Amino acid sequence: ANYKQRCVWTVDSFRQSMPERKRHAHKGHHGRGLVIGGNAEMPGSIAMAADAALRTGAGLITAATTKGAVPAVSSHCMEATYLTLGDTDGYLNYDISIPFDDYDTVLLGMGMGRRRETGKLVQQAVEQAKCPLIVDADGLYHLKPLLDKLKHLTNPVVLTPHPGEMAMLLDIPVQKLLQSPFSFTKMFAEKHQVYVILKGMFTIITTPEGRQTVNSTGNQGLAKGGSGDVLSGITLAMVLQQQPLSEALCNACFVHGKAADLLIEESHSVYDLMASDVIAGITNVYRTCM
Ligand code: B4P
Ligand code: MG
Repeated sequence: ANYKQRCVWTVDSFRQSMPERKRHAHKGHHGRGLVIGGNAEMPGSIAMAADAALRTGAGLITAATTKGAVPAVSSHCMEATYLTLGDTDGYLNYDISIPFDDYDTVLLGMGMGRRRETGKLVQQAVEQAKCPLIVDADGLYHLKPLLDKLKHLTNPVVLTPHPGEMAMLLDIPVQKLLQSPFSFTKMFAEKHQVYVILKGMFTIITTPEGRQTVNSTGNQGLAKGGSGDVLSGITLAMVLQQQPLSEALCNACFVHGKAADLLIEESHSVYDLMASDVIAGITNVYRTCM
């Protein structure tokens, strides 16, 4: 198809590549996703990711977090189910009880903090998950010592860094990364055989083969806490619903940015836009762009 050759992902690319929602579908057709993250002080990030995934069309979402975070997450997102994971002083730790095989895609990292114990949980996910694994935020920090393992995995791994996180993974200053974001990201994705969504004003999606696409949507209203958590939830839902993976990632970035663009045109400004508005705005994208 034509959209496959383009390197900018537009509304036409989105329209042509989104899968049909079948009339006879049941929730199992739209994927079971597991979201792991949060701690007692940061329950919002995982709640927003779970909410965004459901709003984007995921069939079933389970939020796995600490005991202290479950009440905040469950009161915010009533459609998700919950798994209470083991913690050390309120931070996630290795947990033998996580049934990775029950899920079609795993998203991890948001709000989990940078404690050493939590790194064991990230290592566990890398070793045990046999499905696509999406890693964001503090999960990227814990993934850094495990990068050499990734190319040996048979399941796909998707990283969703902002430039600060990408520079941390590359061990270079942010300014250097921003001088050549395409080449640094391509080199990294090929070396570690991962998909990378490098977020920013122009988000770049890179495949393990080094193919790169730039998203065409989004605005400065998204430069606010929580926007990244919403994108990771949308990404989870798109990966659950759509193959090939590269198109799912492009469509996730498209929907996230377009929801923000439509809100700015219709009802909000770049000052007051909040991440939760973007979740509510996903419906506008489906209603007007498909
Ligand atoms: P954190 O403190 O880790 O911020 P966070 O929790 O990850 O925030 P969140 O998850 O909501 O947003 P994210 O960026 O993931 O790090 C912040 C620090 O990282 C900054 O203080 C800075 O040092 C560094 N950093 C972050 N972005 C940087 C950048 N662009 N250049 C240099 N340093 C940077 O996700 C935000 C989402 O909103 C993405 O989808 C992004 O594409 C979108 N977005 C943000 N601004 C946009 C814009 N102007 N136009 C279009 N889209 C935009
Ligand atoms: Mg983030």
